[in-house]
Amino acid sequence: MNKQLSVIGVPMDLGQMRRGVDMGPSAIRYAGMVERLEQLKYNIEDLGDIEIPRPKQNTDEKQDNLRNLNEIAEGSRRLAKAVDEVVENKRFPLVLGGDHSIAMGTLAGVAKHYENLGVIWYDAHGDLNTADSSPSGNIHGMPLAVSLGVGHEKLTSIHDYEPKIKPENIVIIGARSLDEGERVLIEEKGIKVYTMHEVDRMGMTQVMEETVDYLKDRTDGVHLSLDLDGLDPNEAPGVGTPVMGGLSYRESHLAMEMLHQSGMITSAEFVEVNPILDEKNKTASVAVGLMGSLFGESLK
Ligand code: 6HN
Ligand code: MN
Ligand code: MN
Ligand code: MN
Repeated sequence: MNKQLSVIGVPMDLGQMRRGVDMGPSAIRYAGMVERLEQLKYNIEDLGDIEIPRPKQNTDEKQDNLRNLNEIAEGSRRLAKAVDEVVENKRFPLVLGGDHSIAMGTLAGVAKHYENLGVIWYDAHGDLNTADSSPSGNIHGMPLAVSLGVGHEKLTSIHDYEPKIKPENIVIIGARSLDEGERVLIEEKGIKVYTMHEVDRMGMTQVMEETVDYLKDRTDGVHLSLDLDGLDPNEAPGVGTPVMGGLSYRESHLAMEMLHQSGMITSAEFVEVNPILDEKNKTASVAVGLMGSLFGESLK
């Protein structure tokens, strides 16, 4: 794994309705991220936080079922630029959210550098909605669709190219809350999904073996987009859209270790940590624990 890490915080809360997720980057840093990774002999450069524009109108208003469209597009452009530069400098971008809408910007910055970027979407949700299919108008439910080039032009065109990724290079893990339109897109595009049902039946070991195998030959880099609500709300309570019956900390820890062993991860983001909804910074600590495993902790 690339030992040169650049951390970028994204205090974004406009992609959904619960305030507080903009403090996610601080909560994760406060939970000891830098110290944890420095112990693993990484060189860490913290680039600080991207500035996110504040919305002019009331955030409750959802124009065209795309709440805060312009501000999110602008924030994503800034993030894409910063991430692009990190990859350009041959460093590993580690992005801290913020709600999951930030993945549009992260992927825009990363995917430019790869012919076939793989994406592991670790999440209770598919985040494959469009304005037409979204039940909420919340853009954090849309970034994976947007990255495929499906959605509003202001979002799909971020960083001036599209699509960012191909459907056959995506693996979704932990899904248990998919909207109707998302199921259609999954079917139509042939996206690989391991729902909680599959994780229960096969076990995380086989899910990760298959995932690594599947992505190994077809990709030249793999981005991990880890939404903390992929974990069970008992273990990661500080998230805005919790769904019962999620992945355990141990399963997730194992998944991260196996990804470390694969050596295939070239960028990562940890999103949806909301310290206001959390219990004593538990969810941020889980995020840092998982980073420890992803970056090779137990294997030393
Ligand atoms: N996330 N599918 C729901 C929606 O509003 O589109 C929930 C999305 C959650 C998004 O957790 O990143
Ligand atoms: Mn998500
Ligand atoms: Mn989610
Ligand atoms: Mn272990």
